[in-house]
Amino acid sequence: MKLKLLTATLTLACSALYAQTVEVKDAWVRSPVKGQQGTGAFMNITAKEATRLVGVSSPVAGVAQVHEMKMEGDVMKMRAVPVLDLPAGRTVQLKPGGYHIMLMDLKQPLPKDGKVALTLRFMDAKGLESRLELAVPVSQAAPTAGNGAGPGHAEDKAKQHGAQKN
Ligand SMILES: [Cu+2]
Repeated sequence: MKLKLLTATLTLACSALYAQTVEVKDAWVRSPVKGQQGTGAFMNITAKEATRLVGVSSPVAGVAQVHEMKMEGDVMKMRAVPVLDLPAGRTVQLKPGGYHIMLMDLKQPLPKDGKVALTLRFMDAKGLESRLELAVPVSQAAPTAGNGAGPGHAEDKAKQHGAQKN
């Protein structure tokens, strides 16, 4: 939190260095089936500048990884993706059947209709790391498009403030 306040201040001072360049929309975590140790998190990620998603973590999961799901012959296979490229200005979809964030070794039942904290770690082209803290709603299905009042929105507004002259 302290870091974010600092960021806002710097933005006002016209420093773009710490500005958040990644926007996350329509994030959700699938509520796990009873007895299941893992589940998936899905979202749309858009980076203003070319960035890479290099890590994910959550306090509710012992292990969190970016996964890719792919058909290999007749078999749907899932593999860990250590680094996910986020090309500038292009939305990368994490959705069932494709890329997703896998939460494994769940430490507790996920709160029904609650939220799960999720931290995304990014690295930009210059090797600068940044983090995005999300509170992702737990849901049975994807939120309907449009009402993606996803986390990060309020933050974006605060940060754009410095860039806008009125
Ligand atoms: Cu997976």
